[in-house]
Amino acid sequence: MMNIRVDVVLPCLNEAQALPWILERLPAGYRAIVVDNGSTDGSADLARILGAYVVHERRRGFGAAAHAGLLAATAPIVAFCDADASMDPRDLPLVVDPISADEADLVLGRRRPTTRNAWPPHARLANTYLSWRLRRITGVNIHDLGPMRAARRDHLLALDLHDRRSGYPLEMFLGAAAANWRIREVDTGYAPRVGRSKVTGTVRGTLTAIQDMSALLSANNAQSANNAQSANNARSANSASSTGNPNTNEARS
Ligand SMILES: Nc1nc2c(ncn2[C@@H]2O[C@H](COP(=O)(O)OP(=O)(O)OP(=O)(O)O)[C@@H](O)[C@H]2O)c(=O)[nH]1
Ligand SMILES: [Mg+2]
Repeated sequence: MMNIRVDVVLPCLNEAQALPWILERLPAGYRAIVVDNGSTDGSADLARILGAYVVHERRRGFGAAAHAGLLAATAPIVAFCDADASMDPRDLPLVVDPISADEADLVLGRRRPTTRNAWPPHARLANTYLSWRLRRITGVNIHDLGPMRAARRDHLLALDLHDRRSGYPLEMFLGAAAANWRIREVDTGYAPRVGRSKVTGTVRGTLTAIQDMSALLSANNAQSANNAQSANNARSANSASSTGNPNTNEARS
């Protein structure tokens, strides 16, 4: 049996039209974990017939599906990829190789549209704004919170992610940045999806994603403010107890 080096989590909600193209394009040593999120178009059976490992997740939501895939994975490296054929699995080594080489802890695929209509303007604008905010908050130089990404499985599990909707990729990024992971961005192709658009292709889906992500960013800001306050308190306490000794180290949060 082939040695599985990378498990590829493919969250799947009615993607039967896209699955054959995706599954035949997985590089050698990469195993597909198709997480079926209650599809009614036969996606799960098709994926199984095509040789994928199929996991069922009853709870709706991108994060619920992605996390179920992570929990089912056993390979040392886990990659994520949408199952709508907007991303080419042949690009996966671009995000995986820096992890295998221990040059990065999280690699994100920056979506580069391959055709003019690959990325709806409203989704692109929302993403540009979000990336700008993330650069300011974390200092990490990213330009896209793309769904194609890779990291070590044990590292991802240690992040203890809780979002089960569209905020999952953001929570992963924020957790990785807070833990000082080496985060890298690489260019990956982005084509028009196959099948019906569910999230960013619709204005409603985009608004839900913005809502989920805003909630996470607010929580993250509150946490940073708390940390700053604790650091201040610790500093005051430290300077009060160390008056007369200017060489005492400052408390670190
Ligand atoms: N939207 C959505 N996608 C899910 C869910 N569960 C699994 N998925 C899969 O998650 C991946 C990403 O969802 P997409 O519908 O492609 O979302 P998107 O890329 O933001 O937007 P569009 O491609 O324009 O619809 C796809 O492979 C979906 O099939 C779910 O509950 N909701
Ligand atoms: Mg998509």
